[in-house]
Amino acid sequence: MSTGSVYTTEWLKKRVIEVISKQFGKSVKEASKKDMYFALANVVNSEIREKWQNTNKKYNENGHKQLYYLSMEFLIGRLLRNNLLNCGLLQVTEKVMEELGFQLDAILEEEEDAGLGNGGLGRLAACFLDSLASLKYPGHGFGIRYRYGLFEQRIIHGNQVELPDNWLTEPYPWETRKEDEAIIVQFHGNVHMFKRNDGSLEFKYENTDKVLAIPYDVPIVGYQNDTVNTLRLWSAEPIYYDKVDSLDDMFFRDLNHQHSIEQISGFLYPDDSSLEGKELRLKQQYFLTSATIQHIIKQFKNNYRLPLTRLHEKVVIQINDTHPTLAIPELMRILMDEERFGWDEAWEITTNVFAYTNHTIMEEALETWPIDLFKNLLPRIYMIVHEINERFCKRLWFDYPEMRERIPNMAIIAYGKIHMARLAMVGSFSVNGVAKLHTKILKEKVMNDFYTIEPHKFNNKTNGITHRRWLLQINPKLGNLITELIGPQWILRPKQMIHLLKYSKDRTILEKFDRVKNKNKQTLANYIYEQTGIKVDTSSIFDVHIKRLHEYKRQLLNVFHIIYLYHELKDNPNLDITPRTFIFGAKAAPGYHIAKEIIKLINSVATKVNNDPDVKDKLKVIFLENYNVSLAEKIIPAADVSEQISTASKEASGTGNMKLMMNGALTIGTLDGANVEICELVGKENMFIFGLKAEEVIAFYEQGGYDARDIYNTDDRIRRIMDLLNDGEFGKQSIEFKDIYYHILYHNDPYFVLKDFESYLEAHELIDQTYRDKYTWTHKSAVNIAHSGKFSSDQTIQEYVNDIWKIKKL
Ligand code: NBG
Repeated sequence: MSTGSVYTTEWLKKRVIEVISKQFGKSVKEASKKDMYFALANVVNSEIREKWQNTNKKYNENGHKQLYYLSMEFLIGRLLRNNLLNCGLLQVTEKVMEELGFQLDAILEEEEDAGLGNGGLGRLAACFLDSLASLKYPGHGFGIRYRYGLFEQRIIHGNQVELPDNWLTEPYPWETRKEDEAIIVQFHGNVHMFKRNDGSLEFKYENTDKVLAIPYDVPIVGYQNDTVNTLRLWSAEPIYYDKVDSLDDMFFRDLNHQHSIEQISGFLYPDDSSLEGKELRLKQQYFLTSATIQHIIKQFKNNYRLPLTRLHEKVVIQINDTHPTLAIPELMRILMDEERFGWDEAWEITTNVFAYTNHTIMEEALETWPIDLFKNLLPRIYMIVHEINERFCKRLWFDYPEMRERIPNMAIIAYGKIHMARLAMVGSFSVNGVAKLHTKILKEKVMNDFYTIEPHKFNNKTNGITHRRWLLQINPKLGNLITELIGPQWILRPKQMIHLLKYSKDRTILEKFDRVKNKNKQTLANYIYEQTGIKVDTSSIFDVHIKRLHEYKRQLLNVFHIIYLYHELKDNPNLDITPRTFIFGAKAAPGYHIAKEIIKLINSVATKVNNDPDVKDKLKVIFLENYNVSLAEKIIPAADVSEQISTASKEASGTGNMKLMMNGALTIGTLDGANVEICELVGKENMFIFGLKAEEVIAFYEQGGYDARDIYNTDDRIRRIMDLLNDGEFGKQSIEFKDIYYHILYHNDPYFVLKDFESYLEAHELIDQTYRDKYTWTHKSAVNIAHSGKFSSDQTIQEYVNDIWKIKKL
């Protein structure tokens, strides 16, 4: 039996054998890795279940305030190792698996990687849930249970090909379907207005299309603390009425109907940093927000027995980017139409519970919806948004006469469109950016008008990552070394990692850090060999660029540098450079042409370089397909260099930068997003900073950009690279990369690739030199690790709690 969190090998072995026999009718000898995965999940689940029930019971009874984190994306990845660790079962499981003749790592690979998100925004939400549970805060995630997650990427002849991510072919052992807690969400229909006896108006929403939102709950297990929170994912299903029509064609009509409803939770939109203005996307957003807000009101009524005017004392709702902004008018609708509040009172309640996080300044990602589409799908919600807008514009006109000219730029409905970020700002009591520089840009530029009238709403919350997953789980060798040096307290108080500084000049200790890195590099090298058949040299610099493929993230700048190095080596085969292995992982949105062309270019350059015997020992380029959470977990512990080279001002924060530094990689980066804060902590001497600063980039934009052709005409190195794109060197035909070529030269290089090239080369030259001195390099690496505790999401969550959420620990 288990006693508290102390499990014995005998107990676990017995349980596993029992489950394998009961569930699969097999002996352990006959069991496959998959069987073992399901058996372990089963054991973990039964350990979690009671704690989960207890946690919920306490939340329902103790009367404390709850946080609801609404997000269209939760990129949770695999859960078995996470749950084993957080339950205190990991070590014992490793032993038992060995005794039973299994390798735990191989079993973990059997789990589907739940890819219900695109990139940083979705993974941030997952890290936040982990920290909330580990800090014992009553905070829950609400999202959509997409039938198909982010597409699976295959690289065929260098091109990205997208396959559906059919992650639910087998039962997902972590979810529990809660049919009895289903909620009805309504679309379309019409609104009738009546006068009540007291003269007030009543709105009846009728003839609607009704959809059932069925919750699937996933436990979020706190780190060895008995707290289990919930991630509730809604699935869309048709409502079946008892009455069955016997007409034949009804059957097909029903099938159609069922299909169109199931589409609502059918797939995740695969776009990152850009908006997909489709009706289905709006449907998904309303589906999530309506189901969640209805659920919140129900819970509030059941648990607190307080009037709804006191909702803000018990409920705070964080909206993750603008995607769940419809929660604001939805709460207004319920308060007015169902709870019979007047406008002013409903507005007062609503604006006290919502807080909004902005994640980008990219124009194309700031959501807007055409009025007609919106009005047709959500007629009642449209009326409410319209009224919010009328009142807001009136307020601007009368209370801020100096802002009158700005009204068209601030109105929620303007020029035929509904502006979601504006609605979010007006309806929330808090607006935050995700890194200091990003928040500054919001205040001074992108959202300056709003900041001028309501400065008190604006605040910064620099992103963070859970060090439990991103260090302890994925890099146990480093985790053990840290514990050996400073004791295990850092696991609960990550800022204590700063005590590592005292070893950062100790040669014997640095050698230990170096050994850990080398072992991790060997593991990755083996994986690369298995996947690609390419042998990479573990003494070369592992230079890693992993994130979504986007022009502003400038994978292109990286490839230009590789092409440059390649030609330097061809021109002078004896050139003394430190050998490099460039490693890429990136998915492009399926409709993003230039991004896909950049993937093709990376792969074409890789083919050329990897097959050229002249550069054999000095240069390798690896593109690992299907970048996702699980692949990131394999690459990050082995990285020497972390490429964080976005055009300054464009990357709101970045979180990969934090994961890589935490695992000892040195950053080559622009002063963008959270790089700025990493630099403040570790010092310029422990990073490789280059390129234009955010103010300089913004100043260029304000004057219409710069002339890329000037650089092309004057810099031979750049001209040579650019011309190669056009002459077929990296492809069969000269047309292959022409779009990149034209984009840069004829659209004025909007992301400043050419402009930053020289300074990027210099930074890489410095990397090459620094790496030659192992002591200096490992010292810098250790300094980075020591400071990384600051970027634990535990810290970020504590700041949200103190400044915005005001919730109490269990
Ligand atoms: C992304 C930013 C990243 C940031 C994450 C998490 C969107 C819209 N934004 O820089 O590009 O780290 O959000 O905040 O996905």
